[in-house]
Amino acid sequence: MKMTFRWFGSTDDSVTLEQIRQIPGMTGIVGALFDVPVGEVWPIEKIAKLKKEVEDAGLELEIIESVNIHDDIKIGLPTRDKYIENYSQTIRNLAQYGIKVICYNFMPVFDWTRTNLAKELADKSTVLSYEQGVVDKIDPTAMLETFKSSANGFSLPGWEPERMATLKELFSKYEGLTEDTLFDNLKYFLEGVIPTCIECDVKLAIHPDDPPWPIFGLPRIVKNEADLERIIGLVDSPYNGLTLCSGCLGANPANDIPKLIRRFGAMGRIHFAHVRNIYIHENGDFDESSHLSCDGSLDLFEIMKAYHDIGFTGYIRPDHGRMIWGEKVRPGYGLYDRALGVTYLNGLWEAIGKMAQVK
Ligand SMILES: [Mn+2]
Repeated sequence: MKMTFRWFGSTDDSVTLEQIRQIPGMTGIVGALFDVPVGEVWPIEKIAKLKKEVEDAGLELEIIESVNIHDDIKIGLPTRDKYIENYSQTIRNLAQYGIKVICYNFMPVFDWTRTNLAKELADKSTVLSYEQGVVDKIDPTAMLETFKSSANGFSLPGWEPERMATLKELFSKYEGLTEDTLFDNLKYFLEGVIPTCIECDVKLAIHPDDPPWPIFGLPRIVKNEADLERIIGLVDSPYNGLTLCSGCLGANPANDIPKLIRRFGAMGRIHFAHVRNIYIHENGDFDESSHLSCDGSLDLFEIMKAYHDIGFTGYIRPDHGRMIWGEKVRPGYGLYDRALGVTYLNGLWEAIGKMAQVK
């Protein structure tokens, strides 16, 4: 496995490349361009600049999260062909700079959703958390206010103030869209871009829906084993792959994460591993706990063992972390707790590897 760390760029991230480089076992950055509007082609010059910045710091840039998909593609509007061509061009541009994997998601309107970006735990650390009751009661357009108060000035992806202004219009475009139609639209997208992926040797890795169930009346199609199976069958190519996010799929206790890793990993379809733990409350609400198995509901030993057993050589990152030691940065993306997560995952990996040799 190749240990990586998500970084939001020198202007948007207070965590520095130098700090990331000093985390033991760190090999690379999970990068992205955040100032290119969704649907536009990523310019060569900006990719080149990011690549140089990361490499100058002694790290690799081989994986991107995310190149986001324009809503017109998800909805299936006639304008999608233009955006699919743009996406293909972005793939070509990224390939020129040695990008091997692109993570993306196919969630309508919103990216990952939480109801509290700074829930305080007993040890005074703060974490991202999700309460279904809050989501059920609140109009998405009103939720922005909830976030403003708790996010250190940051907003969730998809919840940016300028986007909220057009939210009602966007929701109306999704009206009547079913899961089957969304699958059809994903297939149309994949059939459009996978030939370019093959030509450029860039693998796509779809991220699961977070949380893995429909919210705000919008359909979601990356929720469980059956969905993942259907997705990899839409275009049967290793270039049509998965980002297996443990904390995301794991929010539904019916999803057996080690089983999913063994199944889809053995098929060579997992290109990116997001590994983190969550604590699921009795009513199904959840908090993003520390990575340690006993702090959450997922068994991180079993998860790492599954990756080890399939001989995983792809990219891995600690997905989110708690806010600890007085750090005040983007919720979920502090340096300290993610670095602790990396060290824990590396420790498990080393122990599992050595125990396997003893046998
Ligand atoms: Mn994830």
